[in-house]
Amino acid sequence: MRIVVLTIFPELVAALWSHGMVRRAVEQRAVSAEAVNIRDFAPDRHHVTDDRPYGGGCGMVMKPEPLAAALRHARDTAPGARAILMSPQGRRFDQAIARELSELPGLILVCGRYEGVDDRLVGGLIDEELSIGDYVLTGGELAAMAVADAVTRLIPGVLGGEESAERDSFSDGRLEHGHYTRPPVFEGEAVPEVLLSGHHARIERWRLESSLMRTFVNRPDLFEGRPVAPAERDIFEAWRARLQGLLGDEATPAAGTRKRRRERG
Ligand code: 4GX
Repeated sequence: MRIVVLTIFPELVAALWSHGMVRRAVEQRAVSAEAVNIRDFAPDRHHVTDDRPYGGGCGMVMKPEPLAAALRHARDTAPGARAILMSPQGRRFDQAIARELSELPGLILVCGRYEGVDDRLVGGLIDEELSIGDYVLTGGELAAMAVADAVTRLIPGVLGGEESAERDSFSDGRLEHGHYTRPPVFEGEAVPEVLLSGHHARIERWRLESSLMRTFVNRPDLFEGRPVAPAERDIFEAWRARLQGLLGDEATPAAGTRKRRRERG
């Protein structure tokens, strides 16, 4: 995968591939990453990239010519790449989109500053707009870095890439279970005993239950429009049984008995 980021702050973006897993991905040649300075493509003597908006008002707009030239250069060096503008107007970036992008030969991530880029560029040389969330950044760089980071860790061959892709499909659509490391007791709080037991099957079940619990409490929306896997159903049924024990059968009739009782009146 080739990732080209178009920006007026290339050194800010290059920090992403100077550290950690993204750096290793580049060293392993699973990813080739480049930050291109849009200013280098400004045709005028002073390399100006912004100008005042037509129609007046405050703020500046990124001029189309330097961006267009930088984009054409990027396309030459990244055949088959998708050109994406980071923008609050874009499709909301999520893990499914990260997977989709990780299968492309390349990404050209365009970072606007100021009030944005000349709209004629968006209609032409840009394939798609992406937003990383409903908040306003000072520029697209942090958004492009978030996308490049999330995509890189899914690329096959990236150290741990297959493993984490596997884990993603395991915890598919759920929050991760709790994690613990040494010491066994920290500030009076012990690690859940099952994790020290060496009992693999019980550990797996604890992790699934932890994952379901955290999702149920913190992000119940993640369960909507998604099938319940058989192993998940087992745990939900166990919760149901415990709740029934607490509340009594009349308060929570089991599925299937509900209809019959109503029919009886
Ligand atoms: N997710 N920003 C881009 C300038 C801009 C505005 C419109 C193009 C079109 C953001 C986000 C984000 C702030 C980056 C405005 N560029 N980008 N910038 N949230 O807030 O992606």
